[in-house]
Amino acid sequence: MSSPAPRPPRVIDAQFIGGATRVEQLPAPQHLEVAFAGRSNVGKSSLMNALLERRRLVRTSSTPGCTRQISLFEVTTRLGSRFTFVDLPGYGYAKRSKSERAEWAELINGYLLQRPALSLVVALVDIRRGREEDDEQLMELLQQVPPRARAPVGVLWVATKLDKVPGSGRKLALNKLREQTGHPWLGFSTELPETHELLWRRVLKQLELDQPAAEPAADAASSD
Ligand SMILES: Nc1nc2c(ncn2[C@@H]2O[C@H](COP(=O)(O)OP(=O)(O)OP(=O)(O)O)[C@@H](O)[C@H]2O)c(=O)[nH]1
Ligand SMILES: [Mg+2]
Repeated sequence: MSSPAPRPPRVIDAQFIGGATRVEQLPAPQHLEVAFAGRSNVGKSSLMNALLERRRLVRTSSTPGCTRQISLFEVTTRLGSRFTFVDLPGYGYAKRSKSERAEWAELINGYLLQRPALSLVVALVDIRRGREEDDEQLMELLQQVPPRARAPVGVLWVATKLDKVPGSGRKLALNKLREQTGHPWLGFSTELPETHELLWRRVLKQLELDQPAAEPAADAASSD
């Protein structure tokens, strides 16, 4: 019996288009923007590479604090939609000086509060650590994010490194996070392709792009 045909790629082009350590130095927005936020080492850059099906487009590192600037990536889907993925520098890295941390806070706050094209924030937490003090600060900041001209800015909470929890405990861990925080969670792992599909669907739904005819049933990688 022949194996099923491989799924065609979702993304046909993904390019780095610029980065900056100051919001006003970023290239002017060309498309709707999806920003990825979370503690250092939570897996932001790895998640972006996994979604974009590119191994090394976004720089990753096992050393926390790798991403120090805001980086923009223009994405083109097979169905012709274009939008921008934004890698934000991670917070909560203890080895930074106070002034460096203040600079980073200013950069992230400036981007989230002012960037007109921002449409969705994907907020990441390590499934094994849950939400910590720094994440609460992000949560508070997200509550202050003003609606943009097009629509309110959406927030998706994602628990990363789901592969580190045994299969049988994943749903339980996501439900526990839901109970703690009062909002739903998606699970994600670079190692679990089915979680990439689920996150893609949520991202595209928020952007109102590449919509499928019918929404699939919720599954084991979400707390819904
Ligand atoms: N097992 C496992 N490891 C992961 C996963 N995602 C990321 N990692 C690892 O976690 C480490 C940090 O990943 P990055 O993607 O660089 O994290 P980041 O959030 O971008 O970190 P900063 O740039 O420092 O803010 C790397 O060693 C990755 O290989 C995952 O889903 N599963
Ligand atoms: Mg990074």
